[in-house]
Amino acid sequence: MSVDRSSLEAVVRAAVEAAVAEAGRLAARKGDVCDGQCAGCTKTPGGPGCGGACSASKDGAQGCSACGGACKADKVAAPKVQADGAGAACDDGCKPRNAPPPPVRDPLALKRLVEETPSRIAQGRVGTRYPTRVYLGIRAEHAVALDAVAAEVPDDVAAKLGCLPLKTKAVSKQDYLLFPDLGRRLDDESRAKVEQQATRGVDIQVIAADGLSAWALMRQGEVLLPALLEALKGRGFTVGRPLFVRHARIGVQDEIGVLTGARATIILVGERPGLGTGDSLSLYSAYKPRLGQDNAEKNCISNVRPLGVPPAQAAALCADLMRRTFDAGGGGVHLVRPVRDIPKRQSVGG
Ligand code: B12
Repeated sequence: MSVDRSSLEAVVRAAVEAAVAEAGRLAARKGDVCDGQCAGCTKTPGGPGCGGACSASKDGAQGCSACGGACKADKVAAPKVQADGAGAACDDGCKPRNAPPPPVRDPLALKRLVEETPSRIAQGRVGTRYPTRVYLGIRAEHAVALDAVAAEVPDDVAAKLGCLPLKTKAVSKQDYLLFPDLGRRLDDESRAKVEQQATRGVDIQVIAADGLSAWALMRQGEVLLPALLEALKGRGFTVGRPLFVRHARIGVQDEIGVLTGARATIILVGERPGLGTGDSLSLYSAYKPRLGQDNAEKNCISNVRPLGVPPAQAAALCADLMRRTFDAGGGGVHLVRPVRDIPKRQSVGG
């Protein structure tokens, strides 16, 4: 696909590094607002200035972000602040907080946890704030999330994925975001297209959609869609020509299921991004589709992306889920009912 394939992580990292570099450049000027690295400074914003806690300045001459005013760190001796904040002192008599964090009970376990997840855990702190690098990282990831929601998939995405292109009643991204129901129904032209051109009566109709992250479909769709079709066929299901729907919500799978007469539908949809998850896609399945079918009867496989459930693995998981759904005669809660309804075994011999 002709979209930018550089990884989300690389984009975020570059944005953070640029922002950190910019912050460092600005922080070097005397009188500027502090970069937030003043360990131990506990003053409220707007105060007159901190007397001895600004320890992170490159030249000892910058302002303090905790106070918002010009810092006197360049006029005092080396700060006497310890890593846990003890010893912090301000020159106008404020009482610094001296509450070291509780000790980490199992540092190795914490280290392993940090290494195993891209989630922002154990990020550290400076006084009561995030370190600047972390703060800027969060800002950059937030920007990526906003971009993912606002972006449109390119016009040729349907052709590239081998899908029949369709649209919902939402005529623009703005419309889609403001009126969710419009994303749950096809527009008239698309309805007619489905009736005339879509495959009818298959076991599973697969639908690709932009949802709340165009990025997700662009980055994961090309691997996930063919892998899913293959995995479903490999388990004996018939699948129709896949469909692509622009400005789609999960509910559109109901209408498509009804129009195509498929026994089940699966929609691949860009999910609402969290921090650092702008490229995450979900698969929602619905058995015996009908308009307004409750989510309780559907299933969701979320977090499909290389850092979460890799697309090839998600395809296999989803195909297995569909096998279980067809065998149980329903998805969602129907999948747990057979287990729940099994009568308890009578104990033998008291
Ligand atoms: C927003 C959201 C919700 C909102 C949906 C409100 C709305 N109208 O948009 C609310 C708070 C209601 C919600 C509820 C639940 N959610 Co929810 N939700 C999400 C979230 C953050 C985003 C979903 C998204 O982007 N969808 C894509 C857009 C385009 O879809 P949409 O059409 O706009 O909205 C529909 C879907 O979001 C769907 N939906 C939302 N959650 C769930 C869960 C399941 C199992 C299903 C089938 C559908 C579904 O309901 C919306 C209306 O139809 C995801 C996490 C993520 N980032 O993916 C979790 C997530 C999908 N939810 C989850 C869960 C568990 C639930 C609940 C079962 C929680 C509970 N115990 O009650 C309920 C079930 C909802 C139901 N029966 O209807 C899990 C699903 C796990 C799984 N693999 O099955 C997720 C992945 C979060 C997580 N990591 O645990 N959810």
